[in-house]
Amino acid sequence: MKIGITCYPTYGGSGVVATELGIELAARGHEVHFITYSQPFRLTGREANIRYHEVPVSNYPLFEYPPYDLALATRMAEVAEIYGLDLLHVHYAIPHSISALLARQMLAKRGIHLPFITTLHGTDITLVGLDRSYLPITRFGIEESDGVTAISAHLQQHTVEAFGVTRPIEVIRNFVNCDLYCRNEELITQQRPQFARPNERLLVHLSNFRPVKRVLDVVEVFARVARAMPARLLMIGDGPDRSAAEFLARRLNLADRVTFVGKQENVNELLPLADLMIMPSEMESFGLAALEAMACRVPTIATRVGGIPELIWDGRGEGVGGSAANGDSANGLLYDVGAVEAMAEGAIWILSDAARLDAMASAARQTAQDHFCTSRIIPQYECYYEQIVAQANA
Ligand code: GMT
Repeated sequence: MKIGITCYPTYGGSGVVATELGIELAARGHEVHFITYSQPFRLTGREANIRYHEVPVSNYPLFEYPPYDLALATRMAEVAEIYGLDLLHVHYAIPHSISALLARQMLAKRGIHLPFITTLHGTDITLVGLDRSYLPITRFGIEESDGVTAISAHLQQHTVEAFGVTRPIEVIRNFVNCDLYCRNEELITQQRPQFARPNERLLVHLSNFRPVKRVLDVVEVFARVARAMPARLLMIGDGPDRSAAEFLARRLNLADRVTFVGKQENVNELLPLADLMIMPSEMESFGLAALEAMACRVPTIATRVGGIPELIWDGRGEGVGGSAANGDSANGLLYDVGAVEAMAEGAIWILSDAARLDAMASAARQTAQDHFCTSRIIPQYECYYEQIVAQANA
């Protein structure tokens, strides 16, 4: 198939999923066209079967707010016509679904069919979509899409309840390339000494440091762990709350134990260095960063919010080797938002027992492989594409 993909190309879960999806589809022989305002950060631009089309946004002085949505719609229609796209797949509802809708209408006038699929990632619904000024247009974009997917059953349900949409929404969860995200002993031997000594446990956090991620809770949890055992913290990513987190680490006399490495392109080379991931988010429609860590044999301490329980089955009360309702072994621990004391106790419980840590690490990897590996999820997208194109052409 010839597939156009639009997403936010900078750092962020939805852009990562869209880019990795394009890469995987291209590897399976599809022709993929990224239509975005800059090249998605995980693309080199030299991948076979992938082309990148920049969206130029004119800066005419009259435009206090340059009309990006219109420039995007125009470029979508142009690329679709020139390259004969079968469909457009847009990630994040606002404004991408509206631009795709305009492109579809422009092309229809010329007798060209261009169905489009919208994938909902979370904040497009939980934050942006529920802002009164965006709600009606977000709902309109969802209703007018030829197909809609959500990255978790929780997000699907939330969209139906919050927006009152009645159309079907397909659940296709986030995925990870388990060949790329894995434990690599050679890499660990070489790189881990940069961040921790052999006798120290290494905790990790990866996010865009927005308030919803509660990065100060990460530092608070770590402070308690560091009092109980030799430990260090690796903070990957950047965003509005980074300086507050750095300040807190200094105030708690932890500056030499916490390393902030900023935005990183190859997180698959950093995550396997850690023993435990901390994800204390206020909301997480799926929690891609936890999945990436789990594929690298790093279990996660997370909050019981959004789609996280679809990924992490809590091991408390069951002991290691216990199993969740679906029969899989416990692969992490879940807590209420803000429960830093309890999260720290859980982290210490896991990290103080090598056998327990190893069992959870194995379970985490197993979950990634059995349920969320690219080989399982990409065919779900392919199948859905075929269904939507067939419906549109019927
Ligand atoms: O988490 C963010 O702030 C980024 C956001 C995005 O859209 O870029 O992430 C969302 O999409 C990811 C990929 O589908 C999900 O794994 C994240 O859980 C989701 N974030 C939230 O729901 C807060």
